[in-house]
Amino acid sequence: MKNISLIGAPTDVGASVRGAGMGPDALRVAGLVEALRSQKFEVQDLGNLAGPPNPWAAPSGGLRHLEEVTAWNRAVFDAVAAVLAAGDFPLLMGGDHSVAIGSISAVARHCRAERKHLRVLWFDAHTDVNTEAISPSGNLHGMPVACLLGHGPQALVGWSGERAALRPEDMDFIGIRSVDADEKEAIRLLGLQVFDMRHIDEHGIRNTMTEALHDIDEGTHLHVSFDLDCLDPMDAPGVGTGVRGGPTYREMQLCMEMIADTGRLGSLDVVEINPALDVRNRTAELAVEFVQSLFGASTLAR
Ligand code: 6HN
Ligand code: MN
Ligand code: MN
Ligand code: MN
Repeated sequence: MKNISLIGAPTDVGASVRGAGMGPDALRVAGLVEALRSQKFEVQDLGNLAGPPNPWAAPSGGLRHLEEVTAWNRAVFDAVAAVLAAGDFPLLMGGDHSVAIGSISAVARHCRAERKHLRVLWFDAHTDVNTEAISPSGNLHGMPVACLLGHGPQALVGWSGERAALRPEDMDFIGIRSVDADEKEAIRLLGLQVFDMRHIDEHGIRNTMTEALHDIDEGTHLHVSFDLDCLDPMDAPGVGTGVRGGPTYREMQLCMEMIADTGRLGSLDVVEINPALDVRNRTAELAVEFVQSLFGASTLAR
C-alpha cells in the first residue's frame, strides 16, 4: 500500500471568484488526514506550497493572471513530481482547477518514464477546454484541459516533456452540464469523450462509469481530477462556479467506489472548494467522504 502525500496549492489566481485558495485548509479542518489514517494509510501532509498573491487584474490577451498561474503550477509540478519519484501517492489539494496543469503534467511525465498508460477521469460540471482564443472569461481554471492537450498559452503547454501531456482518448469527462459556445466546437474537433448529465440520466451512473473505465488494466495509472462543482450545488454549495443538475451524493459515491475497485488509482486532484461560499464546511466534508471511498472505504467490507 502506497503512502499518501498531501500537497496544498492555496490559490485562486485561475478563477474570477475569490476563495478557492482556502480549499486546502478546509480539507484539513474537515479531517482529511485523519480519515485516510483511519483507513490504515500512511499519510503525510507536506503543507502548503508558496506562490504569488492574487493581483485581481483584468484579463490581458484573453488570459487572466497568466504569470501567477504559471508560477503556482511550477510549484505544483515540482511537488507532485517529487512525491511520484519517492514512490508515493500525490493528493493535490487545490486551489482552483488551473493547478491540474502542473499536477497532470508531472503525472504524465512520470507515466512515460515508467511505461504506464495514463488515464484521466475529469469530474466536473465544466469541460475546462477553453483557450485564450475562445474563453468568454479569460479565467485559466476554464483552460487546464486545453493546456494538457497541447492547445493553451505557450507558457502552460509542454511541461510533461511532450507538447501534449495527454491525448484526447486518454481522458473521459463525467458530470458535464456547462460548456461554452466555442468549447463545444473544440470538444468535437478534439474528439473528446464527454459523459454529460444527459448521458448519465439516460444510461445511469453505473453504465457510464463502466464505459469510462473499460480500458483500464494492470499497466494503467489512473488519475482523477475532481472538481467539487461536479456535484449538485444542493449537496456541495462551496464552489465558485456551481451549476444545478449535477450527480447526486449516491451517484458520486458509486463513481468513487467503482474507481477504487479498479485498484489503479495513482494520483488525485481535489479542487475548487470555496470555503467563503460554503455552509459550515459541508463541501470539504463531502470531499473527504468521497476521497475515503476512492481509497476503498466501503460500508460492509473491512
Ligand atoms: N472550473 N467555462 C467557464 C469559463 O470561464 O471558462 C467556467 C469554468 C469553470 C472552471 O470550474 O474549474
Ligand atoms: Mn474544473
Ligand atoms: Mn467546474
Ligand atoms: Mn474513453
